[in-house]
Amino acid sequence: MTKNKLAFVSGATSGIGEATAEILAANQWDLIISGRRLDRLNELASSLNTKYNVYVRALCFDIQQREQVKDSLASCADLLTKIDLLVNNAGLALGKSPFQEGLESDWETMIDTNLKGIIYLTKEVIPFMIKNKSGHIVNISSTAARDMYPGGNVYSASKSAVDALTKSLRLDLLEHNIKVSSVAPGMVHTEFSEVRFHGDKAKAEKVYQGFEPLYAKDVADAIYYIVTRPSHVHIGDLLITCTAQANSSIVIKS
Ligand code: NDP
Ligand code: 8X3
Repeated sequence: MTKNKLAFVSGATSGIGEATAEILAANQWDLIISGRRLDRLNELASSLNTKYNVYVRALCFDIQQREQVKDSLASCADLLTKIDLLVNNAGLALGKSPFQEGLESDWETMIDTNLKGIIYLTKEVIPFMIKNKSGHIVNISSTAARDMYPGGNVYSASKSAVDALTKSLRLDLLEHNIKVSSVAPGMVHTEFSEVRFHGDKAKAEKVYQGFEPLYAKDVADAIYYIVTRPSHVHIGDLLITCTAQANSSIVIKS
């Protein structure tokens, strides 16, 4: 291990998490990256290590499973003593039907991933930050938490819960000198819509047609800005959309 700063990025196997891992590594941060797709984790770890000569530990676990989260974090307790940053990024939407037509299994997965997953992971990381009397937690929220749209229902509720948790953590961790921030992106062209529409790539691509959405790197840049402010500066909340998007429902498309 080096004297570099150390970040834990959940959901680093694609999209915003992968781009965040990349920008941190490019700026000489060591990393712990997580997700369920081991092949992608290993590929990313090896590529970041080769490109930037930083230390990268890959942890493969399902964030919905509390015991998996505990065991995985316990496996790198030594490393976690140096933790500076936790980016709670892993998350997903499943379905976009009106509530009355939604699938219970989709609802359970969104709540278990977007809310309970953050809770499980944060609980395991916080003791190390408290001991160090420093640290920063960045939770990835969404415009879906700020204004609702038809079909957003349980996804919006899960991200609204993330916002509430972010504000609460800020209050509880203030005395321990731990920063807690929220980043709320609008539409970002990642695997998000493909996951949301259960693998229907054509339907997913239509979401991003007729305008230029955000790219994962745009959000990663914003996260990097927040986590590199001087120690006396705290950015609590950052809303970021593409220029064509005003809120959850209004996007100018050609
Ligand atoms: P992607 O689908 O590209 O990435 C999602 C990441 O989350 C993947 O790395 C995935 O890894 C991980 N993940 C999902 N479920 C689990 C799980 N059960 N256990 C562990 N990891 C999991 O989407 P985005 O990059 O767009 O999404 C990242 C975050 O940004 C999410 O929280 C999303 O809600 C939020 N967001 C996205 C927006 C968008 O328009 N794209 C806008 C606003 C917010 P794996 O599959 O390997 O487990
Ligand atoms: C993802 C953005 O508009 O699909 O959080 O809910 S949206």
